Amino acid sequence: MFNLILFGPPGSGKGTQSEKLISKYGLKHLSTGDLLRSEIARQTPLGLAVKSLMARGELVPDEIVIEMINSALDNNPQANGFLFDGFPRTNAQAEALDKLLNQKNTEIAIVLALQVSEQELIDRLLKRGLTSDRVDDRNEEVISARIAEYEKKTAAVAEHYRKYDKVKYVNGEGTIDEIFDLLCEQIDKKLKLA
Ligand code: B4P
Repeated sequence: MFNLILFGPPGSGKGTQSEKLISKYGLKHLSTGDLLRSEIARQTPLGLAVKSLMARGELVPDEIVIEMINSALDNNPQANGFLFDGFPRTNAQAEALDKLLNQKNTEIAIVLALQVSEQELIDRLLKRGLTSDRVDDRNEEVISARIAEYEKKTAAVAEHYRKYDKVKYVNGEGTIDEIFDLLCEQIDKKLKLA
């Protein structure tokens, strides 16, 4: 089983690159953002509970996302591996993920961290806000709140995996195909070593 985390600030291209990576490597895509937005769209009790937090650009409580990931892992016993997109976003989530994978006799093989300047992140998200139905992309205040949450709570997750020498930094600025090639290069190197 090959499990990878695609890591980076909001707007760094995680969702965009995930689509291409899962199709090339046959991985199961687990995006906590997509799972949460689907709960909101279906107006489930969980969706109603997280809707306003997400609209303000704040993180959803750890217990909720950890339970969602736990169920998703259990529901995909045949997967060749998982691509985690937007998860883990706190150290508590990273520790919980390590434990869940350990119980299944597997682990994170590599963390690919996309690096993008703050101005580029803001420009990309505002641009998406013009055409998508994502309420958290519509104004700069919410986008700044998301970037601040990333700096305060999420950036430390890279440190957690750096301890185990699992983090590879990738330039997240350039064309989508250029960035995809850089990500594939890192994955292929890791697969050759496995
Ligand atoms: P997410 O859904 O994870 O969204 P995101 O961080 O904004 O990034 P996304 O993946 O969508 O954007 P991408 O970079 O691909 O999270 C949303 C919210 O959900 C969070 O704020 C939080 O409230 C909640 N949440 C999710 N997971 C959570 C967790 N684990 N714990 C707690 N709360 C959680 O792309 C952005 C734009 O850039 C796109 O329009 C794309 O077309 C464009 N783009 C991509 N690559 C580009 C490139 N190379 N050049 C130009 N544009 C590019």
